[in-house]
Amino acid sequence: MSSLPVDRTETAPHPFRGRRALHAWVADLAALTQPERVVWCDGSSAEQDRLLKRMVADGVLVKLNPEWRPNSYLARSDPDDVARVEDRTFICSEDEADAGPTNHWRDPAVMRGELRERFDGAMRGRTMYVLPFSMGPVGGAISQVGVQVTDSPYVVVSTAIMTRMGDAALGEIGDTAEWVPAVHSVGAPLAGPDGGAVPDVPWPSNAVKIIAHFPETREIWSYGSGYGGNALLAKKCFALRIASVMARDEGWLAEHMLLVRVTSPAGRAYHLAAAFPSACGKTNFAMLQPTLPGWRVETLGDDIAWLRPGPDGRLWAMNPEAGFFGVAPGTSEATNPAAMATMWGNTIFTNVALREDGDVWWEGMTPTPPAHLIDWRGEPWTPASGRPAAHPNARFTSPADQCPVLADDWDAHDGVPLDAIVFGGRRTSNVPLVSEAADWVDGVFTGATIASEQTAAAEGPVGALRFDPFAMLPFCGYDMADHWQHWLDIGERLGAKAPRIFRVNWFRRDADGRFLWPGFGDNIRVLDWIVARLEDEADAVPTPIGLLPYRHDLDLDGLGLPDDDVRELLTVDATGWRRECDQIAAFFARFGDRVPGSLARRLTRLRWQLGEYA
Ligand code: GTP
Ligand code: SPV
Ligand code: MN
Repeated sequence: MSSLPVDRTETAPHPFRGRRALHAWVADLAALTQPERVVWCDGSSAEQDRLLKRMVADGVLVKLNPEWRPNSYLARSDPDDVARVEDRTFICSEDEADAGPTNHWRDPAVMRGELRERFDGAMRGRTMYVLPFSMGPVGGAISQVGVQVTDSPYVVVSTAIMTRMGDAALGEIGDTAEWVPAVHSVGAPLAGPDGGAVPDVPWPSNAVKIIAHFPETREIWSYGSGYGGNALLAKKCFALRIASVMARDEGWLAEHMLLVRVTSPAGRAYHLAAAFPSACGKTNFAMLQPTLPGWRVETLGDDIAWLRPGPDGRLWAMNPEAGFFGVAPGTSEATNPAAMATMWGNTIFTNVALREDGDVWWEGMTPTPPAHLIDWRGEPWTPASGRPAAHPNARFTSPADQCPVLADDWDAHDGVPLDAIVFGGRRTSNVPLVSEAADWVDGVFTGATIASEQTAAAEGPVGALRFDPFAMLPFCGYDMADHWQHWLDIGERLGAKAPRIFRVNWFRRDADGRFLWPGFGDNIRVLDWIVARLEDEADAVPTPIGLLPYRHDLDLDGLGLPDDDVRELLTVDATGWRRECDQIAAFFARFGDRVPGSLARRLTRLRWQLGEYA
């Protein structure tokens, strides 16, 4: 059974250990992909400068006006390569059942055969870069090392921002240390099999895309895309899909969560990790600028957190990344001033619009759009054009240490002890503004049943409601139901020292589609209640779906929210929830008997209680 811990010393010797294996692997890949040259990246700023200059000269990047945006660049992707491709993302476990019903599975032997064919000569005429990187501080107790090979210089300069990349990470490998191999090609060789030249384009990619993961051997192979999570393999492929499998086997958790420290006016500090699906507000929450006086939120991470039970019996959390790959549209001085400050310079923008003065723009950045822009496809644009100037999944890539509200200890080797875990999603109806889970099992049930409207972060129907358990639907490297059991097991281990679990929803709308909750900096009012609960200073209303705030315990001063809206935000609609339970039951049914019994029983109990609920 897959959820049993694997003693990795017992299994066949891991082939991806130490420097000698690394050199052999690189040599094999070079023989297979036939690049013109192989370059080992040291991660220095001189190397980064050299690459950026060459990419500008080659027309791969546009240099932005340094007066506004020093050392910053714009990349325009191929219009068919703009987001993660979930349909083309595969978990290639030996046993199909281990991938679970929500992942696309491929037989590992068949996939290896297909990859061999695709990668054969795939880098002809290009440079193969070798990128050693550390997830987490180099040498940190819970850090991991990986090595990505790529033929995309855009991936090199992005990985240099997003991870601790270069010589220090390479030094960690030494004679014996394990490293995760990650192979990437955009799948656009500059020479045909007959040797004939093929002209290059600014954003090479292939119509065929394959993002493959081999959980047993901890390998990643990605072909055909140069964008985001498809190509920056340290991020979703390693730090979530492969790391979630390592975490299952070793007793920790790799999660799609932001990480913050919240300090109350009384000076008491709490650490929160929060899981929200893609483009549902993690970066905004991570850099929240409180509108209530005396509160402080410091950023530790905005997308991924690794959680481990510590020697003190508490759950400790660490952000394995070193940069932000944040959604640009909707980000402004009003919604996220810290993010705006973070991208002051040293930033790579992808698929945003270009202003006439050489700076960037996207929908929502300013209330009034500029009169003339070059849109994300490189075409002239005016407000009358009738199409967005920036792609909805346009992103900025900035170093974390440029964030003005970054916590001083964000790269502490041991991470921080967690006080609370928050689950959220984009829900127009049903899910109240905030509630607390009655206990750990209820909390796991809450995480397992997150549903959210799909966003532009992945290709597919934007707005469609889908279950996204733990915000990990596209990122769990094994059966999602086993992931729930793993959470239950961790909770048993933590016992009374487990963090408390909450659910929030900033996205309730009225019949006219207007948001009922102001959101952004005003979300501190919800954190205020969460902290009051942690301090045992607020009572809560028990309901079938969790503990809800009393209205008088929520600080809504100065918001001018109509009473009806507040009531709507804080009531449980039993009819709506009975319907939701039917959907949860159908979703659970997909996992068959792998659904933990305690979660199935919670659903039964919830339905019964909703039947009784007025
Ligand atoms: P990934 O990087 O894709 O994992 O996503 P993320 O969760 O970090 O996404 P991000 O924070 O960039 O989400 C951005 C979107 O959420 C934008 O459309 C924001 O306008 C919206 N958003 C964030 N916070 C709030 C809020 O409090 N209220 C409302 N209504 N929208 C919000
Ligand atoms: C997400 O989609 O959750 C992201 C962006 O954080 S990407 O790295 O492209 O997956
Ligand atoms: Mn994400």
